[in-house]
Amino acid sequence: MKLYEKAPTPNSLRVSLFIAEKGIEIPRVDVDIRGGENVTDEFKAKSPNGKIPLLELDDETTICESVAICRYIDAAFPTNHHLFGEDALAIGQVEMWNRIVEFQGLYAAFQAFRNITGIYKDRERCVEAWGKESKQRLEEFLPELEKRLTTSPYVAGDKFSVADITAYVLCGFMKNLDLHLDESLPALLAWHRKISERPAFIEASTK
Ligand SMILES: N[C@@H](CCC(=O)N[C@@H](CS)C(=O)NCC(=O)O)C(=O)O
Repeated sequence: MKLYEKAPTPNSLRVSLFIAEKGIEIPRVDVDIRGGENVTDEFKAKSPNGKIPLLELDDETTICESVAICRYIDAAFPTNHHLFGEDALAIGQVEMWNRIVEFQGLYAAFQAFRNITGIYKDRERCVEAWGKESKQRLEEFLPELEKRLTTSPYVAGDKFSVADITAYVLCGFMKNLDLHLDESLPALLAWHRKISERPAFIEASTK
């Protein structure tokens, strides 16, 4: 098994944090996404979405999409650390919050970054106005996340989950849009400090 990735990118980090939380090791293959390695015919033959991260199994079966990769790892390496929730209610709530943070936060942040900077204009149309709108949507979402963390120790409830990984990656990526965590979002800031101290997060951020 190997994981195609680019270490500092947010979706690679999502999978790296998940792997570290599960306590497993998967060999990595660095992909030069700025140089367009992921849009070559060779890479696209492996990856339906033409992006990283991409997991390749020993029989050359591949899985892209960071959440799908995490789902596979979760099922392939069962442990008592249930990052997608353990019972029916927790599974539903983790899925709900992970999707909320991904769609309203992370996706908005990516759209803002890609469309404002034009970083991938060699491979996609960039619409600056959409980038600015996406940034504004993200700014409107952060108080919602703050509200949630005022009443809940973790994003999806009482236990750490994949939704915390998604929110943590969002908080780190926001600086690319000149948005920073500060005392105006005290619950989010306190949660972020707590999460950053998890051994898996320290391990993944030093790689
Ligand atoms: N929805 C996908 C998004 C993957 C994605 O956007 N990956 C970025 C790096 S974080 C990428 O490959 N960028 C290069 C490109 O879009 O050409 C996932 O969750 O894995």
